[in-house]
Amino acid sequence: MINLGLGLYKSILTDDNFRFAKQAGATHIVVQLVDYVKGGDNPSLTQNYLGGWGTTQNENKPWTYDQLKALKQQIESHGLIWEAIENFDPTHWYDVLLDGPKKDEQLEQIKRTLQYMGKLDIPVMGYYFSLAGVWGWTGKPSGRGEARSIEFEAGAIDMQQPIPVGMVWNMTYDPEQDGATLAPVSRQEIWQRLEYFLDRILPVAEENNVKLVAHPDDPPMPELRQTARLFYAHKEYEKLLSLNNSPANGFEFCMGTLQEMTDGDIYDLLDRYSKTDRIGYIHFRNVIGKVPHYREAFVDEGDIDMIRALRILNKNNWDGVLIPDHTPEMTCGAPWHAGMAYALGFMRGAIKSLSDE
Ligand SMILES: [Mn+2]
Repeated sequence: MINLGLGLYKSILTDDNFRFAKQAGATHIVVQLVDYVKGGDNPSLTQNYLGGWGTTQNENKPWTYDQLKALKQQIESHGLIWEAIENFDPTHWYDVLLDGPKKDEQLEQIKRTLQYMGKLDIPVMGYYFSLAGVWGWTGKPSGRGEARSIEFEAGAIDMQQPIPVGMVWNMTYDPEQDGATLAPVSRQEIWQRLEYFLDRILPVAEENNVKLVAHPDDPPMPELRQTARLFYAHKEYEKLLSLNNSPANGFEFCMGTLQEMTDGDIYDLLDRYSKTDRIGYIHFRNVIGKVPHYREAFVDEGDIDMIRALRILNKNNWDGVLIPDHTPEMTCGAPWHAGMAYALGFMRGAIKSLSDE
């Protein structure tokens, strides 16, 4: 069954936003526990994040069982289902990403998180294994009707700008640094780090019935800030599944990012992996263009035929959750919410029309 969900950032995990999700017809929630998007109750992705998403406030504060349990009860009190956590906090796994001295200690903490998720029946953990992280976007009123939207134009930024020490995943975890920068990281090195992580974490995920799903690199450039990126092409993303056969090893299928890649065919990829239960949840969003230049678009206007994508999922009897991920922000008092409501309405209508076919 194709289910409709909404992703909520840490700052907007509130009763009103659970009501908002329910009102728009969502049944499932994808939770972000990382405090990275600025703007409080009016989160905005179209601000300038070239200097980072800010400093994580969760140093030495791992997610506890009680905290997760309370949030689950809150979500369920609104008649909603907690489908997934999206993203580890950079402060909880920076040395896993950077191959630093606290790597194994941090992996133990990640294992505990997966055990809590198993106990609480939260079936999916989305992660994004990236050093430069989401970086290089610019926000402009370049969407339909001058909607503020995310644009990526490789030529407009210095892509070689090194990452400061104390930052990873485009977020600062240690502000007490002297301006030193990270050494370049090769493709071979980053794949080894991913493998080390998967070998230790997937067995625990499997044991706890949690699917561990990887987000592709956004923006999908082979390299950014002198560090190689894992999943910048369909063929690289597919390689992930061949690393480890665990049924817990899967995709956080971001349609926008996958469409921005220059190889492959998004319908074919969706068809193959929705058949085999390798997709945790789907970022159902649209885009115009590909790297090195694209902009994010409203769900109904981009390069992807979203209805065709839905028909593929329907034909394969795919069981999972779609969330809008990003949308252009609409001009009004609540630009993020209006954009989300627009996307959710489109998605709900489209899903309903499939069942009539
Ligand atoms: Mn995404």
